[in-house]
Amino acid sequence: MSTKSYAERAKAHKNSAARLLLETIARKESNLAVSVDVASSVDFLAIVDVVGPFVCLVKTHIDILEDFTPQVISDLQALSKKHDFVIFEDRKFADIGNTVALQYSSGVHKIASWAHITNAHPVPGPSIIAGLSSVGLPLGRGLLLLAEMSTKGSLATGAYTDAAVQMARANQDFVIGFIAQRRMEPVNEDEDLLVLTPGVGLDVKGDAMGQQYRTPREVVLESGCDVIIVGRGIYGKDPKLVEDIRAQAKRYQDAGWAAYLERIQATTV
Ligand code: 5BU
Repeated sequence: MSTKSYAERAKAHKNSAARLLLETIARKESNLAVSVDVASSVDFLAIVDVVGPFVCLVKTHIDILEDFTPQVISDLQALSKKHDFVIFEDRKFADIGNTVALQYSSGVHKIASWAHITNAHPVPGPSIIAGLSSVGLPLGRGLLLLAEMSTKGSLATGAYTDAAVQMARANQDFVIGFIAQRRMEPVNEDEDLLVLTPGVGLDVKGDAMGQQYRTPREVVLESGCDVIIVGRGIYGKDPKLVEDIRAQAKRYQDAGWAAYLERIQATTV
């Protein structure tokens, strides 16, 4: 369990994307990330603008947008400046080093040019980190490895998760942490691998397609995770209900921060 505050951790972190995220969390008193999974660019940007003040990070699946143009990226970057949040493209790279370097730098989306953080499956082995870091490290980006998943029956458990942790430990210039469901205990004082956790909801326990939800308290206080990632819990009723989205974003921000404060107090007394 991390006994240090986000602000202390920000000062010590060597990766600039991790520092930016930790500083943003501390400055805004928000460990909430919103995952904006909608198909229309207008809806996407409208939701980002509404939740922006409450979040440390916006998570995208840019390939979901059916009317994508590079203007969406310019607009997203303007909102990131306006509301002070970090951008994480949940791309889940999973191929050989040469291919992922091209997918990360090129194509329609040019992810490395705008996403502070992205993620990858460890399944190809350490060469996936080499490929992605050849593009991302010179740009000051950070990578998360998918050590665990929130879905029922996930195969990312046991020895696979342990191997993901070893891969991260061996590449801490570029790998800043994990997508996982619990803290991976550090082996030494200098190590700070963040844990960002999807599968968070206050009102329901899952969906019809294997998603499983835990509360911010379970995730942050009991499992020691750093960032809660919430999608449909915030905009799922109707992407156009602006007042409800704002209220839900505030509700999750408060729940995530209260759980963090409780964790810090529990570990310092
Ligand atoms: P939801 O609407 O809160 O269920 O959305 C969760 C988001 O997090 C969605 O974008 C998923 O692609 C993403 N996710 C996840 O739910 N579980 C995982 O283990 C990983 C990503 Br990795």
